[in-house]
Amino acid sequence: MAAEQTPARPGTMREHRRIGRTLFADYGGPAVSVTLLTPGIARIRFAPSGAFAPRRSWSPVPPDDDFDEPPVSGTTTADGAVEIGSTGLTVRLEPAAGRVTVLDPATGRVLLSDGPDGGPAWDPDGSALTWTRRMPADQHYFGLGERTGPLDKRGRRHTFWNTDRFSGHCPGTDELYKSIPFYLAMDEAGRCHGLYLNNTYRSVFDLTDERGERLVIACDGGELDQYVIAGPHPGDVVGRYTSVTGRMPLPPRWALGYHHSRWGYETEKQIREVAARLRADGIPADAVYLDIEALDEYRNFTWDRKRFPDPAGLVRDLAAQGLQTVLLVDVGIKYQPEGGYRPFTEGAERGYFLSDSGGRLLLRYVWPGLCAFPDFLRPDVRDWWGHLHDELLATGIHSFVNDMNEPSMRDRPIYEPGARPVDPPPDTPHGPPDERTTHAEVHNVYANAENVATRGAIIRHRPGERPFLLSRAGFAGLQRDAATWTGDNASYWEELELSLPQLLTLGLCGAAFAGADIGGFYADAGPELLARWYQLGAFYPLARAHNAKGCSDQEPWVWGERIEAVCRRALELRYRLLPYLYTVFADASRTGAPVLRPLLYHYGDDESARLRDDQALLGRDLMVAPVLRPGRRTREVYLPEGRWYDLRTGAAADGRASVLADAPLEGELPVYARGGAVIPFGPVRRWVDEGPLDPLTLRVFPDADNAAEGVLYEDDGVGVTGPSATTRYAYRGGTVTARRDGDFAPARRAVRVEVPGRPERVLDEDPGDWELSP
Ligand code: MIG
Repeated sequence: MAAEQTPARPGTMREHRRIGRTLFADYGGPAVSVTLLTPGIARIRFAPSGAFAPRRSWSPVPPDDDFDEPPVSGTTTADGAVEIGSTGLTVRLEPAAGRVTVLDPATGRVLLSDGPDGGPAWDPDGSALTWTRRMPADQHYFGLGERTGPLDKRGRRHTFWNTDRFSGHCPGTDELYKSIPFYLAMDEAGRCHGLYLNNTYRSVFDLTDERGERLVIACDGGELDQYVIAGPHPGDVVGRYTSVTGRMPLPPRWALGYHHSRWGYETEKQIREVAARLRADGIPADAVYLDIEALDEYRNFTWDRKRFPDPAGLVRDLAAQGLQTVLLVDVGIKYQPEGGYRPFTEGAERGYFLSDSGGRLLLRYVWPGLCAFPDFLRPDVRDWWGHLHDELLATGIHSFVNDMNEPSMRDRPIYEPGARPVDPPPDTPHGPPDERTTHAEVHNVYANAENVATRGAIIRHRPGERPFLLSRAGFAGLQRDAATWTGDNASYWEELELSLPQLLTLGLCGAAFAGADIGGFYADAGPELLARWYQLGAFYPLARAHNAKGCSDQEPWVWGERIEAVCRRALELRYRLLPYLYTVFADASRTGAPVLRPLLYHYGDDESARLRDDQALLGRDLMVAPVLRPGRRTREVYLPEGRWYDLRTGAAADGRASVLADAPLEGELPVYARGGAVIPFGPVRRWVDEGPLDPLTLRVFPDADNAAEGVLYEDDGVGVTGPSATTRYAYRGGTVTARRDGDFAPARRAVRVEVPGRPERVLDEDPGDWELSP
């Protein structure tokens, strides 16, 4: 993609004008525009031709006019620079070469600058563009989508091109399934800004030039369209980023339970046996998955009736045990010109599949053999695709996994040795007639468009209910329509360890509802690895176990009662924490805050906490310290500022210090509650909504001033618009008070209050508002 030619650069600024919130500057043809969308979000665009492209229907961002115009001021400085700013950001266009400096108006601090030799450039013979700016030595860069490696993304080149990486999630892996060109930058004082590149073409953030301290953003086509986001706290940046690309809607409560999945369960009978075993063994669970083995010759929207004779009966019987059924759907539709398969016949007749630039149907290999691929960028195709799900939804299938939607395809039958992954040719036409484009522009948003279709179908079928959908691929904004998982990991200790920074990174990028396959997908998990994976997986936002066909069994019971007990206990802890977890999700849906957070999210000014990726915060008030290596029975845990309580023993320790924590295999991981928090617990359940929250247990963890606060969000667990209640708990001077707002009335229940060093107190009936004096 790099231009062989000397890149062209804008000349000197010829003229500029401000219209409302937007500043245009002309550089003798090429142009830069700056729009203040909100006081803390500036959209900075560069077009070599001077003409800015209209918004695409598949854009992850809303039109500028959707944002209320903030107060805007502008000035021209003595050296010929032009400024436009609001209360959160000032953007300065330097007089030469389209260079930009962004400042914090309150302190004058430079957030980003192009330096003396940076700025935008383009390939005069092609469509590639670059923007070069300073990468100061004290800046750390977090986010950048789905990545391997530790939290700080400095020193690496990050390409955005959705890729089915079915083997090897290694230190050197670049592209994975999802592309989210957004970073959160933080300096050594913990002050942040963010940048989102709003461009769906293949793009690159190159952070390798540590010596020259230069950061290069490059894209294959389109415009350099950047959203610069003010901090100073990580929460400010992530909140603003998700105000642009969207937030995870609150999932149905059952989706926070344990999901049990495996590719390789071959028959209805086997699925029933697994479900029965989950229940018999007391493994809490809320969902069971059907993978492609349930399909007739791997064709989407069919059933293999020999192996799955009665899908409706299966789904009904699972539902009766509190288990939702989730079915996998691929994007490839089997090429069956001889007829007998409606999705192909109909899609072909109506011209819904991709054709190459010569007009020939684009056919590549996926599981069913040769397949055609729907053009999800077209609204009519999305509508049709959604309706293909009608029968499955009527059968009772509750939710779907959108798999292989990078899109993933090969040049030869998948089982043939040497079959290679391929992409559609970049010039493959896409999109509706009034927005025709090519694959090069929309490859990265193909999955988002599919997810819109699937989600719409689920909602149409069960109006008023919150849908659950799981997607492997995605682009910025993915979180609006689907939860996601990190694809085909493998059962290695290194990948258990990788899962944490990977999920923390996704969380910073707005993908709050994400998980890695518990146990590892490929390869074989031994007993200790499996147990440690369940212990950590119970803290993933999405707690889903999965395993590949042909690999050794990985159910919690395969290594006997001792290991199974560890897995059960880990999941029981998750279920006991559900009132808290659901409250964290509700908060995430309103603010965009990650569910699972790196320590830097709250302790970025602490050098010892900033780059930690072997511990994580679940919400604000819980911190988990997993065991990521075999044979370890203790581990060092860093406690940030404040007081922390070991959840297992109640023992308190003060922060900005490391402790050596016990971490026996047969027990619970070291998990800490933040001093100053009141955490709501529920009873263990076989499934999330097995019964009402009774008793509600409030564990009070006083801070150094002997005070604490907490929140509990409640609703019916599934409705979109139903009543809800938020109860705030406060502990001060030995008194605990509760104050409830909202119109949801929880079922009658008892409340237990646990304060360290005191006898437990019980309220037989929770009146909503109450006070317990010492
Ligand atoms: O090429 O449907 O990531 O979760 O079980 C393998 C079979 C296709 C890849 C998914 C995995 C799923 C598997 N799929």
